[in-house]
Amino acid sequence: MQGDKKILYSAAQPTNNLTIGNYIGAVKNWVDLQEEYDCVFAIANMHAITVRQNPAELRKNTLSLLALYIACGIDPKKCVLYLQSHVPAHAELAWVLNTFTYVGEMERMTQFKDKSAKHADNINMGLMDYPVLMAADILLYQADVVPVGVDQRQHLEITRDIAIRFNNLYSPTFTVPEGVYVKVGAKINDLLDPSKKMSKSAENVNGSVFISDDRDTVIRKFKRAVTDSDACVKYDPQNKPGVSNLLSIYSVFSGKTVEECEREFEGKGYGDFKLAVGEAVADKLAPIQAEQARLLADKAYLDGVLKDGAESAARRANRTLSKVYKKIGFYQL
Ligand code: ATP
Ligand code: LTN
Repeated sequence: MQGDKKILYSAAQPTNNLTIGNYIGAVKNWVDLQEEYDCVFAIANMHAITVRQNPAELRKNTLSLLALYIACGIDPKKCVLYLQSHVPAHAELAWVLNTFTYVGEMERMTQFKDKSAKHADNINMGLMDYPVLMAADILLYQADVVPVGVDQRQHLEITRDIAIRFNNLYSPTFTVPEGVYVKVGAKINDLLDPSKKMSKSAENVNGSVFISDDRDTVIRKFKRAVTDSDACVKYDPQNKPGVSNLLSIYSVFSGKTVEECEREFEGKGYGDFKLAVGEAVADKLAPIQAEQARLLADKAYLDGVLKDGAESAARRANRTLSKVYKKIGFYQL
């Protein structure tokens, strides 16, 4: 707790452009929660380098993600908004937490296994250690809640395990965080292969809709989305994964419930439905894109946000780090 508000922490990696999956599962939810919680949002560039990055692109994507956060409605005056590598305490706590985490636990992580398969030529220690750095992020800020997509659930569980393990061995040090997942859209799937999550780094860009996609591209991608052969707009993720995925997306972007969306398309074909989804998404993205472009033209403002963010984040993080150092017996001057 900070004052009378609970602490909320989340982050995204500055890799590629964000997809509407990232928006629905994470960023939109953050915006909705920022009044109720004391919020800290990071740009996780230290996580990003666990997969090889082009330095110029990483730099560019960092500012672009910051501008996108703000364009989506995250208010830097209300929240702490910062770049992970600007706060050394993340790397420092991650090192300590490494000694409270077992190799077997990391080898079992689904994301590690997926990413190892995808980047078989670069299975580096950072890729394996990714969840420990994520635990350090969260625990440094004594976060009560962490809103993420369901793909991060396992990482949240290990964060809780590490926190409880440390608290039991020493004395209560870390708040044990809860994961928070949206009801509709915590896992948006690929438009062409609805058995896979929509990913920023998918091989086929036509399966992912990016926040930066223009109107024609968005509508074209939805037109080509995989459905099924029963021509019935009904939410049934087991038997109708493609249609259900489109319904989740439409529900979030139109602000209607899934049932209302089903009723709207009763007796109508998939062609009408897919066009409506594409239009609803494109309508919402246009103002975000315009605001992001406006912000990106003002580098001094964005740098100022990062500078202020780094200062307040470091102040909070160092408080926790120094507690940890004391408890584990690091001699202090
Ligand atoms: P990649 O796909 O390249 O591995 P990512 O999109 O999973 O990257 P992040 O940028 O770190 O990785 O994700 C930011 C947030 O978006 C996280 O909270 C994550 O859970 C959420 N998220 C990612 N993909 C989806 C999705 N398809 N549906 C819902 N939420 C998602
Ligand atoms: N691994 C996360 C991004 C991330 C994160 C965090 C999310 C890094 N540190 C701390 C929540 C809390 C992902 O979404 N891929």
